[in-house]
Amino acid sequence: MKANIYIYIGGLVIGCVFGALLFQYNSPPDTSFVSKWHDLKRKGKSNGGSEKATTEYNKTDTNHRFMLSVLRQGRLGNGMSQYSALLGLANLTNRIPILNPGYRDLAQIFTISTPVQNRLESNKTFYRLGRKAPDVPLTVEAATQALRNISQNVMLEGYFQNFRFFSPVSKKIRKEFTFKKNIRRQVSRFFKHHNFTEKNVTKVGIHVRRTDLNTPSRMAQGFGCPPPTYFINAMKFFRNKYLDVHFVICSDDMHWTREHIKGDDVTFVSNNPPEVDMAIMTSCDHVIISNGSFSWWIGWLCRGTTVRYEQIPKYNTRLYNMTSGGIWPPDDIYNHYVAIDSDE
Ligand SMILES: *[C@@H]1O[C@H](CO)[C@@H](O)[C@H](O)[C@H]1NC(C)=O
Ligand SMILES: *[C@@H]1O[C@H](CO)[C@@H](O)[C@H](O)[C@H]1NC(C)=O
Ligand SMILES: *[C@@H]1O[C@H](CO)[C@@H](O)[C@H](O)[C@H]1NC(C)=O
Ligand SMILES: *[C@@H]1O[C@H](CO)[C@@H](O)[C@H](O)[C@H]1NC(C)=O
Ligand SMILES: *[C@@H]1O[C@H](CO)[C@@H](O)[C@H](O)[C@H]1NC(C)=O
Ligand SMILES: *[C@@H]1O[C@H](CO)[C@@H](O)[C@H](O)[C@H]1NC(C)=O
Ligand SMILES: *[C@@H]1O[C@H](CO)[C@@H](O)[C@H](O)[C@H]1NC(C)=O
Ligand SMILES: *[C@H]1O[C@@H](CO)[C@H](O)[C@@H](O)[C@@H]1NC(C)=O
Repeated sequence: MKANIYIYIGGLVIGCVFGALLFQYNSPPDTSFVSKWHDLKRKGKSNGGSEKATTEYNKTDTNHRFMLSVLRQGRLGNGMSQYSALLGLANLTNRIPILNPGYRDLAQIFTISTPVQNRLESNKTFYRLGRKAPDVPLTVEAATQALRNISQNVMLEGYFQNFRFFSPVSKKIRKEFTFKKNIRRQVSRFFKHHNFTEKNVTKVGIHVRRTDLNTPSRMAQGFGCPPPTYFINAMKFFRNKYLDVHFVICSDDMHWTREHIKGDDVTFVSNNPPEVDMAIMTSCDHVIISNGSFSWWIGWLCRGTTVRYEQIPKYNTRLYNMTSGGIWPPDDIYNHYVAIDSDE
């Protein structure tokens, strides 16, 4: 029964609209999706052929907890967002989080507590909950509501690049994203090799994300790269703040980076796997980050000051929608962010 395996529903989209009204995400109800959902429902498809799907989730039944999982899309930064949302939503809906084999890399990099199951994808009892294009802003409230309405195991689909999905468990997430020993050892080796252990300087990591984000089509969707003046301004900020600052720079485009970021106080990091770059960056005292989820996580995990690019995605662009307009945690929650622009 193929139809039973993965059923796409518009329920989440309805939830989005509902959430949008409730939480003022300024998006009008998307009636085309609503009617589509009703059509599916009439055909008996929206609940995966199971009557149970329309029953409200029994929150008091602690013995029967449904499982929650999330598809793996994109690279490391996206995977971290998806995993965090999984733990946040599982917490809010009292489900058991489990991971499919796509998360094996995360399990090798971090000390995550959620088991990776071998053949999860073939488990026929997972109800797939996700959105088809176009992307509309998805709130945590809408996602929670939709999950509470499904009395089955659920496989989430989406990018979930918004801190609100995991804010109920943010302390836990910080612990989950502790780098494994072998990576921490590579970080120590790097700092020792570059004599940082003797230098006693304020280390500021700079992550320069370039490739594939600044094409015209990506920029129209709200993506992009900060220009050189952003990095220069951000470096000035730290040079003014600390006497003994030294910059540690990694990038996916070293050629561009070496050309635009210069100084006696810079060290370039190259030829490491991404997770080692990330670990080096987050081991610095402070960081200067770029756009993109990989940089986002460096900024969130940094315990000192995080300087970010001031420009945020415009309303209704794809990136705005994908992040539900909330790409940055507000300063009253994580007060280590400083926004800097690219003015000369
Ligand atoms: C969830 O179920 C309740 C009760 O069955 C219903 O009133 C509500 O509209 C549903 N919400 C969503 C987002 O489907
Ligand atoms: C919910 O689960 C509890 C505990 O198992 C049970 O006592 C209760 O009857 C259930 N409620 C409904 C509406 O099924
Ligand atoms: C959710 O997280 C809170 C805070 O960390 C914790 O106290 C609670 O037990 C968690 N609930 C579930 C169902 O995981
Ligand atoms: C598949 O789903 C069933 C029913 O919820 C569950 O008991 C089982 O552990 C799942 N199998 C895997 C591999 O996740
Ligand atoms: C963003 O979401 C709004 C609804 O809130 C929708 O009208 C718009 O088409 C979406 N934009 C994109 C680029 O998907
Ligand atoms: C570290 O210091 C040693 C001894 O002072 C020196 O020989 C070496 O070149 C330095 N390494 C780097 C990467 O600067
Ligand atoms: C490192 O620098 C700080 C502040 O500049 C100073 O307080 C500290 O004693 C220094 N530590 C060493 C080992 O030199
Ligand atoms: C970063 O890039 C700029 C273009 O230089 C875009 O305008 C911003 O929307 C984008 N910001 C984020 C947070 O991705």
